[in-house]
Amino acid sequence: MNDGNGPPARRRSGGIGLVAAVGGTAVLLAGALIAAGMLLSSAGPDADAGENGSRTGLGTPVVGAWPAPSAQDQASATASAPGTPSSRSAGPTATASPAGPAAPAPAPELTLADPGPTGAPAPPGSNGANLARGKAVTSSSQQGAHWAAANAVDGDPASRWASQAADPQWLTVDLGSVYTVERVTLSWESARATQYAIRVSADGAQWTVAQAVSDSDGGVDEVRFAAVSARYVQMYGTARASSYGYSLYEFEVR
Ligand SMILES: [Ca+2]
Repeated sequence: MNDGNGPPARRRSGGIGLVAAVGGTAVLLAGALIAAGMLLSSAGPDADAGENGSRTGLGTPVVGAWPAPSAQDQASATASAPGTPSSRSAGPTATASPAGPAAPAPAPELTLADPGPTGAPAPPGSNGANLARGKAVTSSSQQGAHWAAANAVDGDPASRWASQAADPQWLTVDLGSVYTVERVTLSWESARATQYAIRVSADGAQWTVAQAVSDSDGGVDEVRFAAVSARYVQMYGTARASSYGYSLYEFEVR
């Protein structure tokens, strides 16, 4: 960089000195040279060189207008120009890729439940508490306002959710964050499923069947399955025991 900038700067200041020393008689010569230089630079094949050369050439007369120094300027400019963008573009990719894997670092407190299947520490378990109690809940339908989905997670054994009489129907609890879960308890009303699946999801969009149940006899079903990380837990009913819908007094997750 220093080597490249040196020679053109010296040459330009030399040109100014020459013009100043010779005085008025040099003006005509300078004018002719400027005109010639502008012709050369404007006629030059590369437009960038012409722009740079003429701008510096007008400020410092005579020599700066010649193509030779402007070509050097351009060479040093184009040499430094690609260097900056390429180092800039290398920066983000270099910093972005390490930021990705480093980001997910949740507290590794309760790894007892499930240390094996993935390398990441398992999310906290329920410690026996009903994780669904009072959480946000949605359903495919409800029989009416009296049978809202929230009734299945209110802890009241008398209140219940009831769906409309069709297949399939579902009830989904959002646990609020990701937990390690391994058990769901369903307290059925007489309007119940014979076939359903307990499905789990991290985002409420992509579902995995934790356990399929094909022969439920109603009452209280305690469904156990391999410990899994989930934020959303769902009863997905596909067959009913009667002409009524699906109805749950309580839906508990542990
Ligand atoms: Ca209830």
